Amino acid sequence: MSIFGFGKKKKVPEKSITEPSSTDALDQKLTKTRARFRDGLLNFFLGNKPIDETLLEELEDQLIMADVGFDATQEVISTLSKSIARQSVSDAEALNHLLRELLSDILKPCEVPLEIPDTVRPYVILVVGVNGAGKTTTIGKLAKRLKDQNCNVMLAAGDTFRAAAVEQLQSWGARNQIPVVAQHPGADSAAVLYDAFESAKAKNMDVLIADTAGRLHTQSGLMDELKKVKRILGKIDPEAPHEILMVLDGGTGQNALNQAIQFNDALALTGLAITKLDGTAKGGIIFSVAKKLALPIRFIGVGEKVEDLRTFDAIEFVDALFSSPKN
Ligand SMILES: Nc1nc2c(ncn2[C@@H]2O[C@H](COP(=O)(O)OP(=O)(O)O)[C@@H](O)[C@H]2O)c(=O)[nH]1
Ligand SMILES: [Mg+2]
Repeated sequence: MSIFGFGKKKKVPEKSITEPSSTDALDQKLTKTRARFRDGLLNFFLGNKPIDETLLEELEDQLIMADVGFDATQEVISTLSKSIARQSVSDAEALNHLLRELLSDILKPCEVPLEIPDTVRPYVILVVGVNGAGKTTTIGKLAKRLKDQNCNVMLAAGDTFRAAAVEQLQSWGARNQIPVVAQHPGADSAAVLYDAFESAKAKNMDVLIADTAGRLHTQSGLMDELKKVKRILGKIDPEAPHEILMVLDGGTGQNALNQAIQFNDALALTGLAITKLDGTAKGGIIFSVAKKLALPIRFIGVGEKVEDLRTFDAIEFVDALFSSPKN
């Protein structure tokens, strides 16, 4: 089963496809990042400047300021520089076109949607990330979408550090008739998730999505706890958790990248969801994340509604950054 493979690459029956036709175009969601890209990049293509090294230096500065990051920027600039030297790019339009293509090329390897193989039941998704990144919200949206695709989903309240976190997950579950396994706040997270996995197995659930804490008394304490959770789930099924999905707040720019590196070192992540791209001008961080981590970007979050969790599409994303404002 392909999750959110809907829209372009759907494999699920039409009736279970829930991305509503009223979904806003992505460029309408990425207005701030788009303004950063357009103001910084496109506008100076209009100025009839000569296509030369000086222009490339300006472009380099703009990409850095748009949070694209050093490595991704260098890659883009060096290819542009070679193309200019070969005279295969001689006007602003060609340069603009090549720039978009190079930016898409950086993201393309990360366009790997989450697939749930029919052979694995329950498929366990462990969701990690710092407090406030959007884990619980992303879980809620994902669970609802899966349920709409006739998938039996169970949620597990593994963020036992904060009482409100358990309640937040329970309320998502109650609203959408999705079962939630929870214990009292302060319970051992690994034990809660172990029990939830056994329960999901006994009830023949298709998917178990496990929430986790984003902060403990110390950061090393958090990493140790998450490693323990991973190990303990592996006792029921050595392949579990089948997906370790890190949720990153795209609005935190460089911090999000640093967190992802740290979590990946500790847990060997298998996918990323980058949230809050609607409210930020720092969406360029996605290029940095793609270049540095080369992990599948499963989803992007562009708002608080269920339909605001989107399957990541590299070309759609870059097109949205360069599209003309509609009003
Ligand atoms: N604008 C916007 N807000 C989001 C998005 N994802 C999550 N949020 C909000 O971010 C806040 C923190 O989310 P939460 O799921 O509780 O984070 P957690 O601590 O990682 O579980 C909540 O107010 C969410 O509604 C998104 O894609 N866009
Ligand atoms: Mg939470």
